[in-house]
Amino acid sequence: MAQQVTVTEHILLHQKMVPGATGQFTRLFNELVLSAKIISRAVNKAGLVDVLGFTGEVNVQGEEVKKLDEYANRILIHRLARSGVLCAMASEENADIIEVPESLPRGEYIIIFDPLDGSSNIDVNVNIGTIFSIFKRRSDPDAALMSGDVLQKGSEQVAAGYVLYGSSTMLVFTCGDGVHGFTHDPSVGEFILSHPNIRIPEQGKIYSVNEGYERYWDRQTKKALAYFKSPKNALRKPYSGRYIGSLVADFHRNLLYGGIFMYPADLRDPKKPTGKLRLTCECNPMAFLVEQAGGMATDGLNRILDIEPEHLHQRVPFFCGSLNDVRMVQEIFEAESRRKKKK
Ligand code: AHM
Ligand code: MG
Repeated sequence: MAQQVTVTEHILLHQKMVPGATGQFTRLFNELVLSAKIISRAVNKAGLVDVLGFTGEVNVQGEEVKKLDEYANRILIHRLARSGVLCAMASEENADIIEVPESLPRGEYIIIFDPLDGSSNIDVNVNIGTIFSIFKRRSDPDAALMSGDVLQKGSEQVAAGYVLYGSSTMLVFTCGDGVHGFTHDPSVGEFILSHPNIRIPEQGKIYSVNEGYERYWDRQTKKALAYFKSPKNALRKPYSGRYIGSLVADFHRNLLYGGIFMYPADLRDPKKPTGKLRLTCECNPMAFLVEQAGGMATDGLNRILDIEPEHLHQRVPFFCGSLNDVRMVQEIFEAESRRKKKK
């Protein structure tokens, strides 16, 4: 029988290689894996039981909360709080930082997550995902938690990843030593290593963007799109357009096939030309993964992982994927910024 590596074995091996590792991270990861299995089960039964539709509430982003979003959020908060190794959590669905209650054992880790990304696809059986980003607190563990412990730059992440609820459920993550993908085998209830050491092709052939909003984009984003659609680009033919509308699913496809994901600034509200995606729970984890796989992530001018978050639900323009493609976007943005300065 071919040797199969489970995600738990993989994490234990990683723990052995980290000098001074205490097993805290392994505990956290085990709870994350269990949460993923519980959410995956709910997603698979979504059409059968009463979990589809809206709860009637509006979340901190001003969006209607779907029942499955809320369920996934509750599972993650409940399970992770019991890992005994977290001091705080933050979720896309909660306005504020969630501190682990004093009645529970606490530790040094902090996790930020989007419990169910791609909500608009929940009710139509299209892929959705859970995204997570893990940090260690910087302040003294005996003192009060500081907002700076949660609002750290993406480059400080100790791990990040996602669970994709697709034709199979996959867990893809990095602890800073490459990107590894595990596929859930429901017959044994384990995530099995199926995609070791994922590398994103240097040159992509796919662009993913909600092109319907092109009229609201800045000049440089329009130029970038024209580049990907031109037969005179590096590929010498137009790229294929693929857009699912679930970041996890679009990112995962581009990671394996090569390509660029774009969620640019939207100029409809000139005071907020910040795009839609959230820096802390969506862009940072994806940026860490893509860099670990040999790709790149930028807001057009700045490396995503170098952006200092100012608040938990901050949004940024996001361009992420194959190295050549994202570099090209950054060059177009830099040229536009020089042009504006000359004026
Ligand atoms: P969500 O976290 O509320 O689900 O929103 C994030 C999603 C991403 O998964 C996806 O890339 C994007 O929003 C799609 O937005 P749009 O419908 O504007 O293209
Ligand atoms: Mg989201």
